[in-house]
Amino acid sequence: MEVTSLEALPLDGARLLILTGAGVSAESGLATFRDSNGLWEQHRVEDVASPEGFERDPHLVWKFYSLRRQQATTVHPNAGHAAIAAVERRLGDRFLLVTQNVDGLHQRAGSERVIEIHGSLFRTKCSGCDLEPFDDTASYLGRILPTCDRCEARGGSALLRPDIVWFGEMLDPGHLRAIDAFIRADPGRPFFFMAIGTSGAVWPAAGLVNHARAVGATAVLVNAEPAENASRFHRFVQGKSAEVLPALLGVEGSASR
Ligand code: BV8
Repeated sequence: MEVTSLEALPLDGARLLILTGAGVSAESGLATFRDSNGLWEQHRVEDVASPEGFERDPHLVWKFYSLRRQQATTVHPNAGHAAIAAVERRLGDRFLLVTQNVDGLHQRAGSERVIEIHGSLFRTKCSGCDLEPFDDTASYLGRILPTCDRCEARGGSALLRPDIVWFGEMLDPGHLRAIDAFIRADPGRPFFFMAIGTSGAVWPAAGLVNHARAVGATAVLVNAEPAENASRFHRFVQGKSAEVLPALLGVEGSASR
């Protein structure tokens, strides 16, 4: 794996799958997990981002997500988000963005071909039934937590919870199928896989590079520091995503559209 300069990737006629993590939102002012561990109520993310954590203390979990929901509305997408949206406009259906982030900043920057594999801060669902997750910007910081009307109408009761994939929970099989279909499509074209702003610590997202390489992708890591799975990448561009992506994706200037 070589540390390379900032020449633009040869994306003409190529396909591009991007995976992003919390590092892409760092320059928008949102703490990453690596930085934020202990920032939130002195609890490890795994403690509040897990079904057991919600079972144990739903007030703490709703506070954790309500504060992040509030904060995410006060920040703005950065040049890294804009560059990713710009390269999507350039590549069209030869592009797919898979994000581990739940902050909605990619969509606010104009990205449309986005799969939120870990859910969204701005959707709520029932912890007890298959109620369709719904858009929700409310904060639940008080003693009264939201409950499911559908469960109540059936004589039961269940708390509503953030529509987030917690540790120990399965990812949406539909998402995984869509990602696999994209990776396997159009095998004759040059194919690039780019992981941006992620420590490569969380699975199965951290394994995506292997699936892409299995079909011949060139794997590029863009990160402030070497990620845990850095050895799986052909190229490593060390830097801040907002600074390096416009040049690397060949969208300087148009990224501000
Ligand atoms: C599952 C919720 C099946 C939303 C999250 C295989 C091996 C080992 C463990 C497992 C495995 N398979 C499953 C597991 C268990 C677990 C896991 O991976 N554990 C880890 C801790 C070892 N995975 C799961 O449970 C997954 N489910 O696999 O289901 C199953 C079921 C039961 C039992 C087994 C298997 C579900 C994982 C989803 C968890 N939910 N989030 C939320 O609250 O946000 S994960 C959460 O943490 C985030 O979503 C994100 O994915 C992750 C943090 O990762 P990053 O985004 O990478 O952020 P981080 O801070 O770590 O890194 C940021 C990077 O950016 C840093 O490297 C930094 O240097 C860099 N950076 C900073 N600033 C910048 C920058 N880079 C560029 N520019 C900058 N400016």
